[in-house]
Amino acid sequence: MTTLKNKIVFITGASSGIGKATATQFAAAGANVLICARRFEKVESLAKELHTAHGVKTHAFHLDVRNHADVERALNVLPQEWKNISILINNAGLSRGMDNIQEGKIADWEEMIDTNVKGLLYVTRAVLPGMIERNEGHIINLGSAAGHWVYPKGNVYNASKFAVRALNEGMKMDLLGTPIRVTSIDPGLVETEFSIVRFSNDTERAKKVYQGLTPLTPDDIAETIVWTASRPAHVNISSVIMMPTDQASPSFVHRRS
Ligand code: NDP
Ligand code: 8X3
Repeated sequence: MTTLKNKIVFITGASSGIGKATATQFAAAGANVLICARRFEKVESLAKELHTAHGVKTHAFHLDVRNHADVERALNVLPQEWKNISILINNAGLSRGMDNIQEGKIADWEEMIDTNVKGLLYVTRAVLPGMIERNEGHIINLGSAAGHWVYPKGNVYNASKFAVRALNEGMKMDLLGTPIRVTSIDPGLVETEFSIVRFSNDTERAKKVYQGLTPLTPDDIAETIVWTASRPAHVNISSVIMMPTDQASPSFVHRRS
């Protein structure tokens, strides 16, 4: 097993959902957690809570991963004790809208591509050279079942998660010969703020996404992430596709009511 105790784990998008659960489970495993999001007050209070509950070191900062200059600056000015990041969880991501391509909103497309693809690249580019220098590291990317199967009106979100899958494979190839591991976690339906964000706070519509089935929880995903990170150093879990038992792909879901 790779011990997580005292390792620095950096999780983007930890103000809610999968990122928040992942920070919590790493802290419970004794890791020191570095967290960021745009809603600073949420990551700040999570950092305090995890420090109190688990006695680990925590540090929170504001970051919009879409802004390249801010990503560079935020990682450059990190206090020295936070610079040696061992595990990077590229989790910050979102979907906006569900429209036919001919009706799609350009702003939605840009937000998804800027966050899910370019943001992931900016953060990785800033963190990876240090990992290579220290000869230690693990990058865990949040892909999606949507990066394996396209579904109607998923178009640009699908494309962004297909891109994450390609980047995950590409990173692994480019890092061959180093001890750095690369993993993609590719879930289906997980009940978080994801659908509320996708449908611009239409909570009724968001609720329907999970209706009649038991969706995955953020803790289900966090548990899998922690498991991949704690495998022995010679084991690289390349990708994990995980879905609720009542889901076979984004388009094939069995609803009981
Ligand atoms: P949530 O909406 O609950 O969480 C998304 C997180 O990403 C929030 O903390 C949000 O923080 C952060 N975020 C969004 N945009 C930015 C940005 N520009 N800069 C920094 N942080 C940002 O959704 P999930 O937990 O479900 O999503 C987490 C990841 O999992 C995403 O990559 C998503 O695509 C992926 N995923 C989700 C699935 C699901 O069914 N829920 C299934 C498969 C994959 P803030 O708004 O404070 O910035
Ligand atoms: C989120 C999963 O199926 O709603 O990435 O696109 S899905």
